[in-house]
Amino acid sequence: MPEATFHFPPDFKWGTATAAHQVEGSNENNDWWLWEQQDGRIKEGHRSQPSCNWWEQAEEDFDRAAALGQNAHRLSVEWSRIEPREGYFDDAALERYRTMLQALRERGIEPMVTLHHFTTPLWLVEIGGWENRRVVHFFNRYVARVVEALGEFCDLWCTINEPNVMTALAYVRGIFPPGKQSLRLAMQVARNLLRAHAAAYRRIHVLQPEARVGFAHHEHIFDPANPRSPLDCWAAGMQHRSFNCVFTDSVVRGWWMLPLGFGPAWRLRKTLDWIGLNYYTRDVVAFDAQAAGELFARKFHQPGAELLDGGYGEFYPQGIARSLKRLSRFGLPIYITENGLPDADDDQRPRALLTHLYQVWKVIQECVPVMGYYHWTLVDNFEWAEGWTMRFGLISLSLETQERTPRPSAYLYRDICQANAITPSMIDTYAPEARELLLPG
Ligand code: IFM
Repeated sequence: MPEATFHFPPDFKWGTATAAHQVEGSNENNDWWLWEQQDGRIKEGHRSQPSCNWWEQAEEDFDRAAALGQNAHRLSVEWSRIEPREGYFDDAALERYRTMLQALRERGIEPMVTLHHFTTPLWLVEIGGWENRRVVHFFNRYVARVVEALGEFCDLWCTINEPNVMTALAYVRGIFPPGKQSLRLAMQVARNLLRAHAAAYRRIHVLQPEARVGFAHHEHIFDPANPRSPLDCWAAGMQHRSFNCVFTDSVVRGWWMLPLGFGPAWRLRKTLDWIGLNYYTRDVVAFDAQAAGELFARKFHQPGAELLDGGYGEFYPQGIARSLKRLSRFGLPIYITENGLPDADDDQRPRALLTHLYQVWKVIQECVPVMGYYHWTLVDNFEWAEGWTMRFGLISLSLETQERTPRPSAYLYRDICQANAITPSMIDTYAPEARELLLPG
C-alpha cells in the first residue's frame, strides 16, 4: 500500500515572514535603535546593524525566496522611515517600499504588509508613544499614507504584530523599550493598540474596499504542571487568559477583556477579515503563592521535554494545532503569520517543519480554514533582546561578509512548497527520525 502524502489545499500560501527592523539595517530613528545603544539591553551587546541589508538589497533575498518555491512573503514597513518627523512623510522611503513590493509581485510572491512590528518612531516616543491616546490618530494617518502609496501592490494588511508580546515585554517585563513595569500602563497601551487596530481597519477599507485586514496574534500554550491540581489549572488559566485572550477576544466580542477592566468596546467589533497566528512554544505552569507579581504562576518546561536553542522554549508541535483550534472558534480565515525556531545548526528545524506542518494539515482536515503558512524566517535576522544569538533563518547569514548559506531545512521547505504537500520521501530525506510520528507502522 502506498504511504500517505499529506496534501494542502490547492490555493495554499507558502511563505516566510520578516520585520523591517530585523532585516533592513540603518534604522536609526526608532525606539529600538536607541535601546540597542544602551548597555545591558541586548544580549552580548549586539546591535541590529547591518542586519540583512534589505534597505539596499532585499531583492536578492526575494530571488532566493522565489527559487525556494515560495509564493507569499510577510514583511513590515518601518514607520520611522516613512514618517521621520511628525506629519512629514518621506516619499523616497515609500517609493523604496513600492519597489520592494513590485519586486515580490514580479517573482510571483504575494506580499502581506505589517504596518507596525514592535518599532515606534522617536518623535512619537518623545510624546509618550503607545501610552498617549493620540497614537490612534497618528497611526491612522500613517496607515492611510502607506495604503495610498502601496495599495497598487498589496491588499493583504496586518495592522499590528503581536500586540500581546509588545505589551507584556515592554510594559510588564520591561525587556523591550520603553522598559517599564506597570500593569496600569500596560492596560493603557493595550487599549490604544486595540483602538489603533480598529481605526486602521476601517480606514484601510475606505481606501481599498477589497482589502483583507487582520493582525498577527502570538499564542503561547500554558498547561498546568499537574492537571489534577485545581490551583495549577487556575494559574495556567490565568496565564492563558491574560496573555492569549485579551486582544483576540476584545476584538471578536467588542468588549474590553483586560485584566483590569471589562466593558463595552463596540468600535472594536467586526474589525478582522482574518486572524494571524504566531506560534512557537509552550510552558507548564505551577501555582506559586509567592509569585503575586506573576499572577501566582511559576512557569517552566515540561521535565524531559526537548528544548530549543538558547532557552527559547520547548519543542511542542501539537501546540500549533491547539492554537489553531482555539482561533477557529472566531469563524475567521486564519493565516499562520509566524512559526519557526532558533536552530543555528539546523538539527531540529527539518523535524520541526515536518511535525508542525503535519499538525496544520490535521486541523485543515477538520475544516479549520488555514489559508497559508509563513515560516519565521527566510534569513537569520536581529532577534530583539537576544541580538544575533538566536538564528531563526532557513538561510544562515554571516554578519561580517553578508554571505548567505541555505541550511538543509531551506531545501526541505522548498520541496514542501513546490509539492504543496508533505511526502514520505521528504521525511526520509530530511528527518527520518520524524517518520514514526508522521507515518506510524
Ligand atoms: O523575531 C520574532 C518576531 O519579531 C516576532 N515573533 C517572534 C519572533 C521570534 O522570536
